[in-house]
Amino acid sequence: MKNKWMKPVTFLLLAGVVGAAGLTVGNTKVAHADSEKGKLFAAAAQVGLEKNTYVIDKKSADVNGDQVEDIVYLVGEKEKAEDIYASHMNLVVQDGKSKAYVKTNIKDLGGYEGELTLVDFTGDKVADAFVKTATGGSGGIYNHVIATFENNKPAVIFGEEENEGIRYEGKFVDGFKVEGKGSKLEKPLTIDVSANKDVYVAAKLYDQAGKIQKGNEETTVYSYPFGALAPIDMDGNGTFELVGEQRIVGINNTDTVSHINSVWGYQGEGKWNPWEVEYSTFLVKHPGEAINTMIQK
Ligand SMILES: [Ca+2]
Ligand SMILES: [Ca+2]
Repeated sequence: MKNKWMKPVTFLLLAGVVGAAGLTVGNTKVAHADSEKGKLFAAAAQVGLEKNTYVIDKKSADVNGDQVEDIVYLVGEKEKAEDIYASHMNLVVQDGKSKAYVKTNIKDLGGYEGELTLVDFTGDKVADAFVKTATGGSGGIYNHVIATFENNKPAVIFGEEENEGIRYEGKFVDGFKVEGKGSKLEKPLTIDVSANKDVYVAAKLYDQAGKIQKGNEETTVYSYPFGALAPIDMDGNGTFELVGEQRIVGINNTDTVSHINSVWGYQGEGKWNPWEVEYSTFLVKHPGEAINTMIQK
């Protein structure tokens, strides 16, 4: 993930990013009880992948649309089998009928605890592949990719750009407020950040009366890509939507000024539309012991 998402950190928790291996989710079958998971990917040379390509996750479902179950591998490069970070991740499908392999051409997907889910997002009743992997960065961001394999032609329909969700950019203005705009939103969005007054006054962003202090007028406030995104069939018709959460971040990485929650449905031709977008306003925001010390409360 690009460094533009990495605001300076004062203190931080890497909660849940590198914990124990995640549980298997999704309603797809796990073939042969994970016997290949964590092992070198046997077909790596055959599909033109590096020798040190490992199986990160594996699931079975018909993904090419011929009604015969296929095997989908999430693979990635690791230096050692026990490494928890994998780089150059890709999806490889073994056609259940012909046994031939096809793979996606994802260039630089990397992360921790990669996880594969096979459900239909496109509405053709054929499963698509959803990949989730933690970036491990201090922003708490996850990478997500969705690929389809209709007629054994891999296509990525959700990638880095889509993973930015609602792209919000704004700045602090007088009166403990943030003013800005978000992509896909018709109206400007103003966020009340007065719950964080003590910290901002201590940080000399504002004075007690809520006036922006000189030199801070251009402090930007912006959204991070999804910190969580999950396939959920919102209307129960068998086609899955994406339900995501993002943070809008202020003076630094830990200064969450709002959360954006959104629901996205696939509209065809690589386009996703938000069905619902909402944002939160903090009413109380305990600044934490580190900042309490800083402002001598
Ligand atoms: Ca098939
Ligand atoms: Ca589909």
